[in-house]
Amino acid sequence: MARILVINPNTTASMTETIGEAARSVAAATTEIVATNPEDGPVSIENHYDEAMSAAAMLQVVRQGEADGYDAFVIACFGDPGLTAAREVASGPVIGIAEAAMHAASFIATKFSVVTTLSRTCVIAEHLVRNYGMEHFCAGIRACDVPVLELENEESGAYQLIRDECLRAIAEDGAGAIVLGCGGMADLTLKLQADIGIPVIDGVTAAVKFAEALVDLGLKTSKHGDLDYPGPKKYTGAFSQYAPGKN
Ligand code: 2AL
Repeated sequence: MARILVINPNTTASMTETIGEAARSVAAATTEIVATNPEDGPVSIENHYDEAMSAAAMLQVVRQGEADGYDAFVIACFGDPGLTAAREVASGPVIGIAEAAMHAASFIATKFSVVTTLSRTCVIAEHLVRNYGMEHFCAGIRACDVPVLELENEESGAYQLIRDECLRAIAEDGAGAIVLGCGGMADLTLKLQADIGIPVIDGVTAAVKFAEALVDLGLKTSKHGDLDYPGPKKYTGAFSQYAPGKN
């Protein structure tokens, strides 16, 4: 029995619901999925500033989840904001959806392309590809230029724009698999896969399965070295309530 806390780092509850449904659709019968989002922060994460601000709030959700005894955590935003910091404050595994999706893609294709939301987020995915050593697998990072919250608006034409970008990734990048570049795309995966004819990987579902596997293997975040819990330290001003050292 694993209890996994799936955190949407943006504050849009409807997107958290989509993410939670995707997570539950693949979770084992013995896994409990709780999907949540911070109360404070940006409604969507589409640039470096949004990422930094969302990470601060998301980390407090991880700390609370740690106190509540969750076995593992999923950070359900494609920039994997605050991932290594989350590992410092968690004892169980913490999986980012970008790292989960890219690793899953590398198991089933020699080349994948990322299809994400806005063009300005492509550089965030580029940094992650480098950080995760995925340069040999990543054939392209493409944007459909749909803002994150427009994914929820059926009149935005988002699905068609994403599908067309996936088809260009196959034709122009030679991609053998598509990695979806936003947690809010989780509900499109199976339809897209049927429409474009190659594997489509959503990081939410991939991360849940990796988290379950690690919990089943009895593997936890290493506390030897840099991922050890942050030591006690005074934080000042508005951040004084976030001072580490209490878990
Ligand atoms: C994301 C995501 O997954 N959630 C969010 O708010 N922004 N990523 C993205 N590339 O737009």
